[in-house]
Amino acid sequence: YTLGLATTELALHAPSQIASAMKTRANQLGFNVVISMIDNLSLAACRTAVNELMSQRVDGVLINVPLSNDDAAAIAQLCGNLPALFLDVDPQADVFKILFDPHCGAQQGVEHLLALGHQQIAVLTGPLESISARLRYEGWLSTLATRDITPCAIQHGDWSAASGYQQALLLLSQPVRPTAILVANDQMALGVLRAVHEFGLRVPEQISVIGYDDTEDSAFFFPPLTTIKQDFRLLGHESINRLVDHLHRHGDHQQSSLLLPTSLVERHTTA
Ligand code: IPT
Repeated sequence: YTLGLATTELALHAPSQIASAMKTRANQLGFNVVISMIDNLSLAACRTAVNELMSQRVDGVLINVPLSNDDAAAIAQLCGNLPALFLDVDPQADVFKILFDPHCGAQQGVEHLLALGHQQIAVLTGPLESISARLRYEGWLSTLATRDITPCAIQHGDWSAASGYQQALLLLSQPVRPTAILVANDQMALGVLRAVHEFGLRVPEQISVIGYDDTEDSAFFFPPLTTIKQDFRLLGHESINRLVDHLHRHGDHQQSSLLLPTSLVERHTTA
């Protein structure tokens, strides 16, 4: 058997760690994985990637590309009878999927800051074309709203450390200085930490920073990053298991969809 992985930008840490975990698990089971990477976030790019995999006669596809419900339905239709497992869609999307619960992760981050007494909270979202970026953002806003808090500043990055740095410079230049920044991923948090240090602010004494992902490097940021963990090894392992299982059973795919929990990893950037 050969499995195809259509993936978003592998220069980003999360998708590359997910791809790596999938390869490892597939190899253990004696499967091959071929990869097709998209270079922009669009339905057309995703279609091209999936077509490329189908022309290589793969037996099933994994789709780690952020897709709206309509776009996911279009890709599922394109796949026809070919089993397709989605990794970056809305938990409500009516497709075969395995995901971390974005609402759970967003809530854990906000609750952590609220428990520490923060009220001046700034947010740095991922690119809003990404469904996961939008869902984390919505989760932050709705959890803050339960305490009648709205963010004191909002900026949008593109998941990269460079964008985290640039957007944090803007967040820190506003008249009201936040006491904490919620960041939608660890790579942007890395850039945020640099901006905060350049402003001469101490982390976590003067400002707290919390990330999202817990990628391999996050424990080695300075200070070590407090973050919301998505266990990418587990995701890679489970996604291959479920797709292979499905190939063997030819069964009812809806039943094996899975929503994985996230967890708070407390290190030294929040107080
Ligand atoms: C998501 C990561 O959390 C984020 O850091 C970024 O790398 C993004 O992927 C790229 O699409 S994880 C995804 C499975 C929702």
